[in-house]
Amino acid sequence: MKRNKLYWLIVVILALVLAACGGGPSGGPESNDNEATTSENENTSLEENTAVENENTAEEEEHEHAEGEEHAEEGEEMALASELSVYNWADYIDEQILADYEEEFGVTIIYDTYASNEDLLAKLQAGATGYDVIFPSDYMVSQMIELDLLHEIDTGELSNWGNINPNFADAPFDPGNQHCVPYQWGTTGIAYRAGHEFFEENTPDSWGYLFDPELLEQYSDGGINVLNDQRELMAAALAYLGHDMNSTDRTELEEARDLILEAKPYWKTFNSEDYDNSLLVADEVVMSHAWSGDAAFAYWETYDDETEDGNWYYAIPQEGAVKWLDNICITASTERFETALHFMNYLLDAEVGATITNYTYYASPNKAAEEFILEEILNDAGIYPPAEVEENLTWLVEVGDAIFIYDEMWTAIKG
Ligand code: N2P
Repeated sequence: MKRNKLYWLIVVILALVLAACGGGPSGGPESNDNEATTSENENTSLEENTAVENENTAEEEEHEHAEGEEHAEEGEEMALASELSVYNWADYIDEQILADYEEEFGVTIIYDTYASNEDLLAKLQAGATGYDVIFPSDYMVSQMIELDLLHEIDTGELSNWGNINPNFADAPFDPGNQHCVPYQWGTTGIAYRAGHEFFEENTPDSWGYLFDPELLEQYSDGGINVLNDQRELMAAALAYLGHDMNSTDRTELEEARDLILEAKPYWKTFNSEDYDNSLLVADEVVMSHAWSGDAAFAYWETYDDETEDGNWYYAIPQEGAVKWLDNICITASTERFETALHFMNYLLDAEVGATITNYTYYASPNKAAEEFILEEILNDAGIYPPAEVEENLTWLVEVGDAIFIYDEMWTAIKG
């Protein structure tokens, strides 16, 4: 247990302040309805967008004739393919956006989802060539660039590129955004059941709540879920042990594996795909290793107007936690590059960006989208962490050959 009295005092004061402000530790919109809709793309603030739309009207008409491959007709600036294959994290877009795009541009989107960066990589490495647009996280972008799995892009060709907050551009994992553009960002922490006897008295603000058997014994009969994600789970264990969350040291990684194996009997599920709904909202667990947006989703799904509170709170452990940035990238194997780029640009539209965040509850790197994002989301410290919390967050980075040690540890963990 890594706690001290002063720390607890701060936690209690913070909780009282939050309660006085009338919000739960995790805020968000009252429902998953989208207030900022995109289908008409009205009121778009950038003149550039209007120009693109005008071009697209021509494309749309042209599109009636498109079959299979992209084709360019004389005088047309961009031709679109009849289909586009999009492979995204589970539950990570308002599918109305896909329907709107299909309707507006006559491109049929073949949509499929994955549970983790490693699943995405495995799929591409197994030779899957059908996918055009994918959404890897930071460290996985570097891995994929090295493996030649990503197509180069020129952000100068994206009329909506200027919508992106410069803080999220030119990241070390993809200097100059030569391959990808930012999609959504968030943190990884612990979601816990408000009102549960144990958590009434104890805020799980340490990774120890996920790993320390002495603690686990007190509430694990209510069910505990962890993310089915090797870098995330190893990072949490490494942080608890006081090691670098990007450690490449075999001894440290083995220590992390052992910590996980000791805690594993207390865990009910490894789920990172639909745990927010199937486990948190459904009250199948009382605590979960969780991504910020999923915790916020559970909070608002269980929000009660009478008590003005939801059932799920979110804590970022004091030992530090992961912050991540997921990206929109185009596969090297695409045969529909122009269409993929067009779709990428569409996702960077301010209103589309807001619709994504208003649905996922993850933070948007799209600055221009902010005026369309629900206030409750923008003001939620669990989604947009305050500076003092952000200081304690770390990006995962590519670990080079140590990835083989991670794979080995993961096999032992899941075995
Ligand atoms: C949401 C997926 C979040 C992605 N279901 C975390 N990088």
